[in-house]
Amino acid sequence: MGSWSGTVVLLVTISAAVLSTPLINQLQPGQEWPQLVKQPSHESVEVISEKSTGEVEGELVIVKPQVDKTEPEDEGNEDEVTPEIDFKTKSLIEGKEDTQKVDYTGAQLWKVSTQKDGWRIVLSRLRRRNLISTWGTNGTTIDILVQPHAIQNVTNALKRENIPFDVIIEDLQTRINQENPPLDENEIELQDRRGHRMNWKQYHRLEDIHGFLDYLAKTYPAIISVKSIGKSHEGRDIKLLRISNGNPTNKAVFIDGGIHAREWISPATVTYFINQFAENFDVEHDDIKNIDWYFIPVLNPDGYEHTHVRDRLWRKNRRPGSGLRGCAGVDLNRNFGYRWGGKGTSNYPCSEIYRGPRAFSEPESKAVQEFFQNTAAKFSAYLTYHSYGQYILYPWGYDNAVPPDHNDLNDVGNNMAQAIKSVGNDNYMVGSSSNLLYPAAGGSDDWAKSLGIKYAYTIELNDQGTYGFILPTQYIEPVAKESLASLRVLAAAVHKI
Ligand code: 0X9
Ligand code: ZN
Repeated sequence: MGSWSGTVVLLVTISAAVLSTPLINQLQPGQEWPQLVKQPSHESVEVISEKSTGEVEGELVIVKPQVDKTEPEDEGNEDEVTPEIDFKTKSLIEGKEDTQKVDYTGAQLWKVSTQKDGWRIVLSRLRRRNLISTWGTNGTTIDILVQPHAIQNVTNALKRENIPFDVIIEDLQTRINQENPPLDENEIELQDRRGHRMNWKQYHRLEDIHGFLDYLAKTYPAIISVKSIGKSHEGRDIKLLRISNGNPTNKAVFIDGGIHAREWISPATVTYFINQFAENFDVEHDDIKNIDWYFIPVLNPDGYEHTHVRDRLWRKNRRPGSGLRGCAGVDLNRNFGYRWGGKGTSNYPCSEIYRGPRAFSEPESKAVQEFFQNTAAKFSAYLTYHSYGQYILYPWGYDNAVPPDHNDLNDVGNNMAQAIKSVGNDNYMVGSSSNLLYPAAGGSDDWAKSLGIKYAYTIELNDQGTYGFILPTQYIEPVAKESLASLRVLAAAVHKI
């Protein structure tokens, strides 16, 4: 029975994939997907094997399903294990995590000064004791999520050391509840007439986003096509949309979103770009029209869905956990194969920055690798959208070093930031990610740069820690609009290479 139903599911899944993925020879002129040529490489991809130290076996850990950005002061690997205690719901204890939504009632977001080195050490200690977890950071402050039972302890610890802090969010669950209100009836009616459910007044489920991509491919077959480049752990499609006027001399730009599940503004922004180019292609600037655009709005579809149905603050993919601990998930932005396993990564499966057992161990990152191995498109830029902090970051991320053409990356980054400023008045900082943020190896940006793709950036979208990951829906349009202005600057730069 089990295997028969498994076969049925498999057949249905395969036929659904076949139906939704146009075959190459069914595509209109201009739609062919370039195949089978490797990207030029100015530096060979180096894969460092996993260190054998640090793995801890056979210890019962209660899964805390969120947080822990690499702290800037963490210099080396996060190989030392810090068991993480769940402060939210007993249902998340091993093996029972499928039953209910994670509740963040009473959890608070604080902005804490890190101006003195000693203060960072105090915070690291609190984090190790699982009293806090760290979110975003800038040069002078760090945002920390304080677990409800720890509020008194953490207050005492900070006051004792005279560390200044502000409470930014009093109750995280209230914010989560308010974040994505349902649409009114007019909008629902409009959606039916439009032929897809996508808009930029709401954060959408994966089904809406993928439905939107399919709708565009059907509506604009001369310039748009969609295909699945692979399946996630849980069998969801990783959909890639291509927009091209078919000009054979075009350069190509690759854009991904949603590597980190909880960073909802990222898929929202990437789909905004897609909508703008698709719906206005004829009147678009030549810089836009003469580029082959490749978009993956949700590179981590399982994680994204998990944040909608179970844990709003989930970051990683949904690789199933194994063993006693059973911690799920790999940080996809530590799983790409350039300097894999280096600084700012962990080999502990329960860590938020777990790098996975080996480079490209995950179907989601593997799908991207294979796509690049098999395409003849000439990529000049690779943009990966994240949140939050308002940064335009370029390689290297793995360590404090920059590529030889860092001045070009810096100049174009600054021009992009200026465009954002002039459209939406938001300030974005520009620099190499190891310098500006923290060293973290295995990111998609470093890997793209290692393939010889000139303009590789990680864009950390809004905000700067007022709402953090829980950015209210009224910010979607302004953030995406100003970001589109920066994408136009990037497109112009690509034509000048
Ligand atoms: O830590 C990350 O993966 C990114 N920040 S986030 O808050 N969205 O998680 C920054 C990645 C920068 N790039 C590299 N370190 N390669
Ligand atoms: Zn991210």
